[in-house]
Amino acid sequence: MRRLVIVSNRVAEPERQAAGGLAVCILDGLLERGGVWFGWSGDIVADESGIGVSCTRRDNVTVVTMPLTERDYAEYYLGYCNAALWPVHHYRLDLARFTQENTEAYRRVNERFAEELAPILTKTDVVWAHDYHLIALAAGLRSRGVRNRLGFFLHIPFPPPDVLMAVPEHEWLVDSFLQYDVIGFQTKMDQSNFCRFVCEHAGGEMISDDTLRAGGRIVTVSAFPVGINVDAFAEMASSAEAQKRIRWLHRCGEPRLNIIGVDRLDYTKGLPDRFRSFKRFLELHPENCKAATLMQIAPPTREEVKAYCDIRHELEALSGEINGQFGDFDWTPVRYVHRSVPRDTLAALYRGSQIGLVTPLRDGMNLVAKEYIAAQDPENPGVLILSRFAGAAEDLQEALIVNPYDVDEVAQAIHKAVIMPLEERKQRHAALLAKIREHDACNWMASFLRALDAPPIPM
Ligand code: ADQ
Repeated sequence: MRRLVIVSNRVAEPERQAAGGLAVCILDGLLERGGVWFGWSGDIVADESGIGVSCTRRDNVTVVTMPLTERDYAEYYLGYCNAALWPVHHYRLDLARFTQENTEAYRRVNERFAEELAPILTKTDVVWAHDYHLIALAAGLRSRGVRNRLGFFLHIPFPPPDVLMAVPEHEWLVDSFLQYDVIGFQTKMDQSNFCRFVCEHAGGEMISDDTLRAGGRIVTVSAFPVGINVDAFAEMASSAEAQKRIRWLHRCGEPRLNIIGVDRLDYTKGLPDRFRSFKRFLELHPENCKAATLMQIAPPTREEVKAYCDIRHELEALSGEINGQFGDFDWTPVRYVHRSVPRDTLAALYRGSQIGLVTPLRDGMNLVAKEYIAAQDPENPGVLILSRFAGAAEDLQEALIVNPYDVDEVAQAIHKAVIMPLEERKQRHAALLAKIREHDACNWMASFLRALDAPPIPM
């Protein structure tokens, strides 16, 4: 088996429990196959004189990291990645900010990654780069003579051509994508948006369902839906420790209706609309007052970007408003926890909640939806309410699929979940469980690597 080299913006240390979905998936696969993980260490140094590569080995994984300069952090990471590409890819042109400095920083950091990575590679390595931070990495490697198989997986959505065209350098971005040999997307819709752009605006043509000819290259373009390790999560949710936590959650003795939401505090996750939907549910179905609690766990992220501060303030105001209007001495309708929570606690919280509310306005996949399903007791499962705009909805159609912008529709879905008979809950859950098993983390890694390990398709 050829050595695998993973490249991602952030490198998660093998023993650390990372909060992001990306790190959890990759680490499991890399530990199994062995290889190199290359990326930013998370450190920030004053200027380029402080940049050096450091290398450590843990088990069969070599971790190679480098810091960013203060300027790179501001312009490349916060500026281009998180204030330009992230909003555009989530269809939020109103929040996107473009400056030439930030674009230059993106090119510079991708070049620097290529410069440091190229000498480490052996001729037979396969390289797998992750996510929107590294779209231009392959071009940097190619210009340094690297001929290895290069793969890229985009964890976030790929927008339709009209939206992408708002990025001033969109043609350069798409050309950069095409320097990879395999490009993976979360959903068929993302795959189709990318292929449409290449065929309609970049002179490309499809030569099979998942093969593009463009810019003198043949590129495999396919959907590889990300998944979770279902059994590990289910075990965590049914452990004796988890049972204790669930009893604590239900400690009031009377039947409680727990609704759970777990998301990084990001404007793409639809949290204000979710809170408004819960409020609407209480207005439309007041019989649930004193019984229903929405527990929203939302750890902070990217707080240096203004849009993230705004969403935080909006949510704090909304939860205060709902609790002020509906709450009582013995009932807090919204419990809003603004921090990271250990994974085993999360698993117990999912299992102890009768409804999982996953309502992003746009999401690449959304692993929380899959974790919620995996954590349920198959004999008495809860109900997943899922946004039609999460990548997960392409497959998980047995959830209650909702339009997250429609507060009334989501409120009605909560009510439908509350009164859903046990038999229907069991049927829906069994179908969903089978699907998340079919597309679990192992299958995701294996199917992408099969495409990457395959011999090149002749021109
Ligand atoms: P994220 O946007 O981070 O990932 P998601 O897929 O939901 O979104 O993954 C979040 C992960 O973080 C989950 O495993 C969840 O359990 C964990 N998490 C969230 N809040 C937490 C908390 N308070 N404490 C502890 N853990 C917490 C990006 C894309 C997604 C895509 C993933 C993987 O935006 O669309 O599904 O990558 O490809």
